[in-house]
Amino acid sequence: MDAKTEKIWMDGEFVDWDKATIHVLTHTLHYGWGVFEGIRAYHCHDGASAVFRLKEHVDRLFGSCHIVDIPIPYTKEEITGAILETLRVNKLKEAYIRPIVFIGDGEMGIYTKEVNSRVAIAVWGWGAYLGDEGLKKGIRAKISSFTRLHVNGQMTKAKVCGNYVNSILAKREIISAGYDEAILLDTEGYVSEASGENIFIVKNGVIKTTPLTSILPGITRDSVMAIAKDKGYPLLEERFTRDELYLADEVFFSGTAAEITPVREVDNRQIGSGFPGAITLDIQETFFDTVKGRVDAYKDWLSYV
Ligand code: PPE
Repeated sequence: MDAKTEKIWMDGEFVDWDKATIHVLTHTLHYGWGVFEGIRAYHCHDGASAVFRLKEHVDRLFGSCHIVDIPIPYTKEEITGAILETLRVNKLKEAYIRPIVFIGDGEMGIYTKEVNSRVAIAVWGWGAYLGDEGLKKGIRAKISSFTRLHVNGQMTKAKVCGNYVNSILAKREIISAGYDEAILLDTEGYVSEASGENIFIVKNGVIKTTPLTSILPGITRDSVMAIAKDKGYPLLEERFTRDELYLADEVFFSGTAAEITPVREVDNRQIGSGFPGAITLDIQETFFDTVKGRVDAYKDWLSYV
């Protein structure tokens, strides 16, 4: 996080950053039953500011609430407007945007009859998630000993606060072992996703990404798939194994925070040449051109602030 900003939107009003606090008996703090989003706004080439795929992020936020049965006391239009307004009020051209729907204080206990849903939206400057050098040269990943969530244990298609304990365990494990990012396998042993990114591999010119089964349906993943198809690269949504990952010519991650980050090593095995591959670089370049408004074909992915 670069620096605190001025205002946070909380339950329909702007409050000062330092005053955006909650009670210690906030239900979500105890049980993790809340959902959030991660969105980015970019400073475009023409000086404007635009939010990338805002509609899809707001849809996913409401979908997450629906999956875990949290009522959200606003319409999609209201949340969309509030996100744009939060950027304007804070005078930020480029920002990471974090809306969260959580259950406020009231009753404790797993079951609460009254569900006191609250919504907050914070924005702040957030640079390259896996480092500037990682974006350019690629990062070193390791398969975590922690398995990705079972599809009938926690709901992976919802961006649920509590789901992130799994990501945190994996990430802390591999950081302490000296790597940059954790890759998790699903409960059947196939590659699932990284702690906060979806994963792509390239072999003999064919791109593969894991099917939606046990992963968060990434909006960056969806954008990469659209870009890859438009460029004519063959693309499969198909599960793959750990050794297929080792043998890939290229590996990269996609995510709002991580953007398109090449992976140059997995479990101490060099991937391809050990440098970001040609297809990865091609997609990465188009992705950054797209978010900055340079690609007419994808202009409808941008919501101008
Ligand atoms: N998988 C997981 C588990 C995940 O958390 C993310 C986003 C993705 C895939 C990619 O989804 P998308 O952003 O829609 O392309 N991770 C968010 C949280 C990062 C954090 O540390 O917080 C993000 O990138 O905003």
